[in-house]
Order: sequence, then structure tokens, then C-alpha cells
Amino acid sequence: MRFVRFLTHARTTLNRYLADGSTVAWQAHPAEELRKLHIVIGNESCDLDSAVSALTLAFIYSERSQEHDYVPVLNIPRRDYRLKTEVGHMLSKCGIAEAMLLFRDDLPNKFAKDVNVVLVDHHVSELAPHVVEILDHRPIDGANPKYMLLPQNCVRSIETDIGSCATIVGQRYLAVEQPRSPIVAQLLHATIVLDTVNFSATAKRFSPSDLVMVEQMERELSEGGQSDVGRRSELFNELVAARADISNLTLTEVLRKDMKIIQTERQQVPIAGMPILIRDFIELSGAEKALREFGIDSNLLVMLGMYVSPVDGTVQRDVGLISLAGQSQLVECVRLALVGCHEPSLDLRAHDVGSRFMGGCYLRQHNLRATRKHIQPVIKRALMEWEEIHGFGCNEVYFFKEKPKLGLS
Ligand SMILES: [Mn+2]
Repeated sequence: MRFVRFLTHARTTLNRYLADGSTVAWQAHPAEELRKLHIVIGNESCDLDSAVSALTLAFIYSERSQEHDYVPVLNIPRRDYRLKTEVGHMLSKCGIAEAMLLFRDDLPNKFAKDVNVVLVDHHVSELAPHVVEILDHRPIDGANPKYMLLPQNCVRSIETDIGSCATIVGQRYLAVEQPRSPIVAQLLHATIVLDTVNFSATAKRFSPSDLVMVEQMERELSEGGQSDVGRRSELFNELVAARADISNLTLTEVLRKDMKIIQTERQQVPIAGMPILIRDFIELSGAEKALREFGIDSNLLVMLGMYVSPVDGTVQRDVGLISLAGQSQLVECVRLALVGCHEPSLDLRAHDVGSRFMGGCYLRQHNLRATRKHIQPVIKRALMEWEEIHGFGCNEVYFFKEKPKLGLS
């Protein structure tokens, strides 16, 4: 129960660093104060990997370095926690209620200089200048300006072939004998099973390290008397069902459920990951209203659908692109980039029954192994190329129009 107790104390720990409990500023600390606050935070999708990695790593570190404070934070506003259905399911199964958790909006807007940040499951962050350590498994976004803001001496464990950040946290956990917690083992185990698609040979989302880690967690759990740990596929199905359970959500919430933003110099493009096919989503009554609400601030909406059959576990994926501003050329530009993508090829083809819903473009993705991680950089590149061609100001457009004439003279 040490782990649960740690979580319930996290808010008190955090409040010690806040001036009068204010959410605006950190307390000024005397310079000789050696005790430092470390915020351990996952990525903005707050999937099970991000949430579990942050919660467990903060606990492990706080037990090992008692001279400092470690506070886990889920990188979403509290109101969005209900969207993360598999996270809610797994945590409440382990006796962790929402009230025990800290969210992004529990943090002050401005970080004091001496607050340290540990990033898990991502490495590009607004908090870059504060980062002392990174545990991640996604491809390095080295060109990102926020990546370049990371301090030179921050410790980077970025292992791109690993299926789950929870595996890297598990390695830290097992490296030293203390602490041991059945809940930590259970959470890491479940996360790896889910992230690796239960070690599916077709999905190929795991490395040998993920498998070794899951086996080690199972050994630890069975020594602790939990006999049902071997039933990975039951656990996997349970988590997939929890993640896809959108029965209590509005359609706008479904769109926000697993959303990431691609940020370029001039555009913010949301990518909504959904637990149903986009082709099915757009058939639902109220879909158009929800899309307009969701995409109110952006030119382009990208939707990635993934449907896992509850019967046999087969996966289907599709992609939808809509421009609410009616920029069909931008949609076409991104479509061409996705269709032309070769590493990996997404193998995008038309749906059996086509749709021009809201003037958008909808394609089946036949390469089931390609995920948002692969798709996101392709879209970002397309947006940046688009901006290079179309994004300049009026004078430059004028100049461009005149240029052929100059060429003729
Ligand atoms: Mn992850």
C-alpha cells in the first residue's frame, strides 16, 4: 500500500512548494535549500503508458532519493480524465481514485527556476529548460526547437525499438532492490501488454526487452500470490474494451479522447485517435456538429481510426482528413503526402463505400503496423511544405505573381 499512500500525499508535497497554495507561482525557496521538487510527467495523450510511467517512476525515485520530492502529474486537464477510459479502468482496479491524482491544471503556470522535470513517454516539452531526465521510446524529434531547449546535461534514455515506456521504467524498478510494490508491478505489466498489442506478431510493436520485462513482472506478481497473471490475453481484451468504451462520452469527447496537436510555425492541426473507424464515426448522428465544435480553431482536422474486433481481435485502421475552412487543396496536399509515404508505406486505399462527408477525404489503412507515431511526422512535413508555398504575406504573393513577367524581360 506504500504506493497508494505515496499518491495520496503527492498533493500535499506539491502544495509545500506553492506560495499560499496558489496555482500561479512557486514559493521562493532559500538558496541553501537542497531539497528539490521533481515533477514527473508523461505526454499529452495521457495514455496508459504515459500515466503509469509517470506514477510509478515518481514513486520509485521518491523511495530511492528521499532527500528530494517527486510528484507525478498526468499531462491533461482534470476534466479530460474521464476521456482516458482505459487509464481510469486500470487505476481504479488498483484502488487509485481520481482524487488522488494530480493533473496539468494542478500545476502553476510559471515554473520556478529550481523545479526539476522528468519526462516519461515523450521528449519534446514546454518544460524543456527544467528537464533533468528523459525516459522515452519514440523517435527523436531532433529538429524540434523544444528539443533543442533541453539542457545539455539532462540524462536521456530514449530507446526507440522498445514497445512501451513502462518497460524502461520497469528496468529502473528492477535495477535496485527497493522499493517493491505489487501495484507497481501490476500497472507496468498491464501497460506493456496493452502497448505491445499483447506481443502480436502482426502488430510488431515489441522488442525482446518488453517480453523479458513482462515475464519478470509476472514472476514478481506470482511470488506475491497473484495467480491470474499468466492470463495476458484476458487482460489485454479487458484493457482494449475499456479503452474503446465510449458509451459515457459525447461525440466531441470521443474526438478529444486521444488527441494530439501538430504545431507548425503557422498552424495547429489536431490529430484525433479514435477507437472506432472514422468511416463509422462520420455516419453517427451529430458527427458534423461535434467536428465543428472540435475543430473550431484549425484549418485541418486529422482523424485516425482503429477498430479492434471484440470477437477475434482483428484490427482495422482508417484515416480521415477534413478542412472546416474548405481548404480542399490543403486536404489534397496532406493526402498526397500520406499516400506517397514510404517509410513505412501506409498502404492507403479508398473505402469500399466512398464518402465526401464535409468535403473530407477518407481512406482505409491497410498497413496495420503503421501508427500515429509514423503518420504524425509525415503530416507535419506536408504542412511545413504547404506553408512554404502558400504561407507568406500579401506582398510576397504579389511579388510571386509578378515574377514570371520579370523572367520574360
Ligand atoms: Mn508510450
